[in-house]
Amino acid sequence: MASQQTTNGQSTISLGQEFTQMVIDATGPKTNPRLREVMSCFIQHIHDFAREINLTADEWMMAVQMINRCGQMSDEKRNEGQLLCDVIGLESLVDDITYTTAVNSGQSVTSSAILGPFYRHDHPIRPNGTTISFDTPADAEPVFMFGRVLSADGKPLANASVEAWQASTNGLYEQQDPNQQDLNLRGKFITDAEGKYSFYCIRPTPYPIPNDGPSGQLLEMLDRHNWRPAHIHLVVQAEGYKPVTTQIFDKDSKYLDDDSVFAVKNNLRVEFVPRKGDPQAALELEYNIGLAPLDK
Ligand code: MBD
Ligand code: FE
Repeated sequence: MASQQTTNGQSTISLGQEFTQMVIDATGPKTNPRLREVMSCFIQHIHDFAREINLTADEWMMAVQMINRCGQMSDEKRNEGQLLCDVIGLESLVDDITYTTAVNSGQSVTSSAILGPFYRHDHPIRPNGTTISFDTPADAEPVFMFGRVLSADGKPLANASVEAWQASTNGLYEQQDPNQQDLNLRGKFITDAEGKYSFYCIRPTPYPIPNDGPSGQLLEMLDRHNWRPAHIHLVVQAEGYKPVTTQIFDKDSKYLDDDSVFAVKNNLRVEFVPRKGDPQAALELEYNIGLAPLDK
């Protein structure tokens, strides 16, 4: 067959659908079936994308260099590739596709939100009622956060783990900031027999995502800001239930409607309210977390 001629708007290019099919068909028979499916679709879309927008060699090389720089600046404390996905909404989309939970009538399951690049796998277990804020800055507002982990039908879940992490008031997570102690503003709490957890933290403040790499550069080129609304990250797990990765957002924060990483959901907005008679915190937040049962 003669090579198929395709028009991309202005001129005629020779590498059309026939070429794309040839690239897809180069996949060998021993490939994992899911990988074959994923890569076939990816090749199809990225070829169609290049044809549709007339991608030039210079533009393509800019993108390659951007990806390379993401890798070069990433390490165990920095995940620039993930951040780049975040600013184009990809982590939020993948989260939605992966964790869409059927919320049955009368059942309540906490919505997910993206993990983000600042999770750590080694959160220390701390006793309930203790603080995650060491070196608390003078401008921070301490908060007592408490609640229960519940099954979707309202049964308290004992021995569930609640991991929480947040940025300090200078807008930095502990691993970004040499002036914060290791594991500051992070902790893992285990629910008691009544499903209760509690800890002291600080009221979160809006936070600029790092702008010293390709993600920040892209935001600037797209005439966008790099701020996130005030949030606390949570990962909650209990045996026999689907774990939930989420974020809660201060309902009075700036940037709720224009989060630079598109993670806000209305049902994840919370209100910090005055707390009486506690010298450790003038604010409190009661937050219950609902977990869906595992698929049978
Ligand atoms: C963050 O703090 C964050 O939570 C996400 C999702 C992306 C970048 C920085
Ligand atoms: Fe965050």
